[in-house]
Amino acid sequence: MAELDVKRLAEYLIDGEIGRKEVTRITAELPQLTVEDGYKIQEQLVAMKLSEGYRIVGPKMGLTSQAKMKQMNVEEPIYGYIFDYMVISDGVIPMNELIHPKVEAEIAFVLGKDIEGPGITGAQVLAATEYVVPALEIIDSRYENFQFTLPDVIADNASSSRVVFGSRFTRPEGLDLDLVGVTLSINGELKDFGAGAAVLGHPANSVAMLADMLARKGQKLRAGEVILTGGVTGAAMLHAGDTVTAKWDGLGEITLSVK
Ligand code: 0L1
Ligand code: MG
Repeated sequence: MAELDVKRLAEYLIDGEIGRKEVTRITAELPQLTVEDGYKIQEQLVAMKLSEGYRIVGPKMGLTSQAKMKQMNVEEPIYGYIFDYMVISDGVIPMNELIHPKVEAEIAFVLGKDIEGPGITGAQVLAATEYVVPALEIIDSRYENFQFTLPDVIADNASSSRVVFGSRFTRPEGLDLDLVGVTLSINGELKDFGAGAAVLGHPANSVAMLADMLARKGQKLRAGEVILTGGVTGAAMLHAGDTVTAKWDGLGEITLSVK
């Protein structure tokens, strides 16, 4: 393949995000695109957002459920980054800034210490975790009809778009996060439910796996980062006028409205 024009491809995806327009998946033009290429484009996209003055809140893991991994025919999840401008603090999702958003309920970790792979375990993650907090992630693939291959979605920053954190931060000691039950409802109708174990057996395993994936690039997880571990529930489509309510057993609840 000719040299990958990561700058052009990252700009293409950022234009889709800013212009709120679906774009054709990159692999329609470059069918040989690899997972490594996808991460190169993502790195460029992240660098461009940083150069615009946005700040990284933390990384996110995606495709962590058996159902999503099966759907994409992959054995390893993917990661992307949540930026400060993606964090919603007033409980209102601005539909006019998004393309075709979906919401999923997650458990986020706030690190008190750096974690450097490889060989990290869930127990080590819990020991380095200051708090866990419920989170609703809004994913909004820039691709037409949410259709993509694995390298495409990696390039597109794992569909990252918005996030709402709960108001309760809980110390992890004594919690069985694999057993935490979560419900996701829209306009009072239950859309999905699950337990923390849906995330790679335990959400701490997701952080451990992320530390190992970053270690391959000589990177580490840093104290203060807030990490989205992956969907406990499936993702539900959002529409203007919707009210989303999600409840995490023992951790709290979040309500948000779509305007
Ligand atoms: O956060 C996620 O699990 C989403 C990863 C990307 C796949 C998708 O957009 O459904
Ligand atoms: Mg997610």
